[in-house]
Amino acid sequence: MEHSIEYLEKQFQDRIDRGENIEAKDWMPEKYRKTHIRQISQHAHSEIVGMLPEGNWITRAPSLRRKVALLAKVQDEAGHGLYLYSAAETLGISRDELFHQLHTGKAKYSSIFNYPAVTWADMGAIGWLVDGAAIINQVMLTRTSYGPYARAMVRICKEESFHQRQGYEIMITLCNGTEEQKAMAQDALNRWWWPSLMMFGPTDAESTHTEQSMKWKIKRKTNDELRQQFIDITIPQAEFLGLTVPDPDLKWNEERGHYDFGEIDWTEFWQVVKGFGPCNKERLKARNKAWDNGAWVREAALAYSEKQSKESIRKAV
Ligand code: BYC
Repeated sequence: MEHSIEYLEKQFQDRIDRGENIEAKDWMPEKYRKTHIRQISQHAHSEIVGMLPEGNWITRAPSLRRKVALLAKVQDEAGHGLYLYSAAETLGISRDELFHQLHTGKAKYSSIFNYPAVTWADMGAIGWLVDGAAIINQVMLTRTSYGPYARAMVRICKEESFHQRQGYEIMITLCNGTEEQKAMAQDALNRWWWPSLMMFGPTDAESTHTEQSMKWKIKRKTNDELRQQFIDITIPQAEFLGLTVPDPDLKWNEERGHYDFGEIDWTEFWQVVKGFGPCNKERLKARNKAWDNGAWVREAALAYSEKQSKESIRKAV
């Protein structure tokens, strides 16, 4: 029996409301599919582009131990990108198309990766703040309604907590070091604080997708709720380091049971999102170059797989 779209949508919403996961072969509204392709692919691209600011420091890490940890972290990010591209592919888009969208600048990725990593302390600040923000956002996504995305997030979150500790430990070491090292840590916090808050996206009032995404349990918390959660967790960590968060309006609000904080520079945020941040062009150029340089690997892999399938046909006849 053929069902109307309204009937199917109602059944779908009932499943979401009962807390069921939606799987790749289940019926889903076209907008749910598209929203997921958009969000998962933006997330995958963020992991891949996110390797660039840190990759730049692997050869300059101050000790073998730091180099090994940073290398492992960057490799994890490549792995996260791959899980996420696979999750996006279950929704009917090809990996080639996803890469094409990234390389032509059509696809978005997190604004945070368009800022430069200029000192070793930035490796500390990125791990502490950027991975810290990513965890807050991603723990929520382990319970997102689309099964393949939720399952990918469980693995990713386990690795993200190692990344956050790796960064915070760098900050602790710098803050217990010489005055110059502590000043480097403070400078990195000054530069990464506000861009980290921007990672959670526009305010709820300005967010185009939050309302529908909350109904479909793609998101379990809003952008503002997650941003507040991040601030409340991070301020005591900054105090422990003896660093000052660069926000004169930051203060504990006893009544709300949360920190109040100053106004984010939304003009800067939208500039970066629209492609005009400090490193947008450099990041796209690096990804395109890596894609072009890897062409021979893809061609060789395809040629090998064609040879294998011809062999298996020959053996079968
Ligand atoms: N940067 O309606 P909204 C990581 C866009 S961490 C750029 O609120 P939504 C990592 C948004 O796409 C980072 N664009 O959107 C860590 C939308 O534009 P479109 C990756 C942004 O989707 C360390 C428009 O603004 N994490 O991976 O409901 C090392 C309106 O926004 C940003 C994820 O991607 C931004 N910051 O909520 C390496 C987590 N914020 O698409 C790697 C998954 C918003 O309509 N994503 N926009 O053209 C999410 O949870 C949600 O997509 C967001 C935004 C909370 C980010």
